[in-house]
Amino acid sequence: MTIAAIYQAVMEGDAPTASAQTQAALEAGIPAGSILTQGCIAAMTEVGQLFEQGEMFVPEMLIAARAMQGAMNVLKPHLAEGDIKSPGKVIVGTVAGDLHDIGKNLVGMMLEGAGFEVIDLGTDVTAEKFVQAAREQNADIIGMSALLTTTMPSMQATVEALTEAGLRDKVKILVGGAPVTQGFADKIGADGYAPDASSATRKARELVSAA
Ligand code: B1M
Repeated sequence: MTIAAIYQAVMEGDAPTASAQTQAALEAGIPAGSILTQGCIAAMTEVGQLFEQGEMFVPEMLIAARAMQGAMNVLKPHLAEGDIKSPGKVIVGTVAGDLHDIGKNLVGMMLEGAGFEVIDLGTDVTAEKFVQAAREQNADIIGMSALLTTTMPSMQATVEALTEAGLRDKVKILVGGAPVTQGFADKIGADGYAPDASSATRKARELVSAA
């Protein structure tokens, strides 16, 4: 029941061990904040780096993220306010007309792994739903995912709806998904583009620190 064992379990995608070790560490009096930052977040940061170096692949990253979520479920009730300062609040969703959610879920899990508060609106999310959530949640970032060339225009519609709602200067917009490119992100006026879940986390950090 050491933080190193939790780190290792997350890296290996061993969800039962990650949860059990987290429970044991809490019972041994290790602060929840330390388990989170030195165990879960540190492991997911390394997972992201290995993925970017081509030494880890999507399925391994997914199971690592699930192990991290298992540990987080044990940890959450013990995290006192102030234990960890969230870098920001991100609303994620797959845009209108699009039901693909594997990549979006991975992005959400990696953001959570980096300490962000993530609100997941699911799939087929209309511009109006993004606007409503941005307003109600006072989000720092709207993260949109699209996997179909036919649903990419929904991203532009959402940027326009946020502008019309007067929220555009209050929220950063991050876009991604297989057909999305930096050029498309620039064209629709998004603040950031990321090709994968690991770089989405890095981009989100950049966007909140530049705000
Ligand atoms: Co669909 N599908 N699909 N599909 N599907 C694709 C996307 C397609 C490329 C397959 C193909 O033809 N080769 C094609 C799109 C073609 C195009 O638009 N040009 C396609 C099609 C056509 C369709 C249907 C129209 C098929 C039909 O019914 N005739 C239909 C559409 C349904 C709809 O959405 N309305 C459809 C349905 C489905 C399933 C339901 C069967 C299933 C989705 C299940 C689910 O998501 N729950 C499915 C799947 C699985 C795929 C493929 C095979 C895999 C997608 C995936 O999950 N990849 C896909 C082909 C492919 O990509 N090889 C395909 C793994 C995932 C981890 O990667 O989602 O790219 P990805 O996410 C990455 C990055 O893109 C990035 O980070 C992620 C992790 O690294 N990223 C972000 C994603 N979102 C981000 C957001 C960010 C930042 C980064 O910031 C916020």
